[in-house]
Amino acid sequence: MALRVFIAVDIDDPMLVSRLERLIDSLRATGVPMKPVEPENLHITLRFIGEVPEGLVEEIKREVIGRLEFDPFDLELRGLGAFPGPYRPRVVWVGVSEGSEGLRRLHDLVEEGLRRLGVPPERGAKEYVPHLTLARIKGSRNLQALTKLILEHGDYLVGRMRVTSVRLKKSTLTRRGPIYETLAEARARG
Ligand code: 2AM
Repeated sequence: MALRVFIAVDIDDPMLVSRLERLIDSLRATGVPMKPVEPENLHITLRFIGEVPEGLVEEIKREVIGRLEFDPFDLELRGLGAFPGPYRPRVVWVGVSEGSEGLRRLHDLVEEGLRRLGVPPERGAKEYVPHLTLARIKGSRNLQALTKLILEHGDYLVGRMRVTSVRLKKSTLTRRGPIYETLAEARARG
């Protein structure tokens, strides 16, 4: 059987989650059709892996998550942004101002571990841009209001967090949205 998996840093701090929920509420208030990320699903992806056989998932647990060594570090979450850009938002996110080099280092360690297992780099993968997705845009009604909100919050401080764990997540796609489960966890030193 194949599982859909990815590696991420979860947002666990209830204070930060509620700030992100408030931000999601203001995105929703623009009236643009969107699918917000559920509060329990908020995370920063380090590497999307996709569908892989169960045997390989076991190897990823052991060889990538099991061997991941890192020191805890702080993140500052700041600024609304969008892919591919604020004038054509498809994915709306919060950026990482401080600590992005720590996330990039984790991304590189994970990539190296996956490469050792023979997992090819993501197809068409561009440079890793750390971000925390808040919502996926589903239509263009009221789009100007959303663009304005994004531009006005380009430097908005959302909060801070300490990265102490990296998780291998399983994603089950359902009609009501994805269900994420933790399959393995790497804890920071100390
Ligand atoms: P996103 O936040 O940029 O949308 C689980 O699907 C996570 O993996 C999401 O956070 C998503 O990132 C990320 N991801 C990266 N590439 C993906 C892809 N090709 N398909 C689905 N999710 C992907």
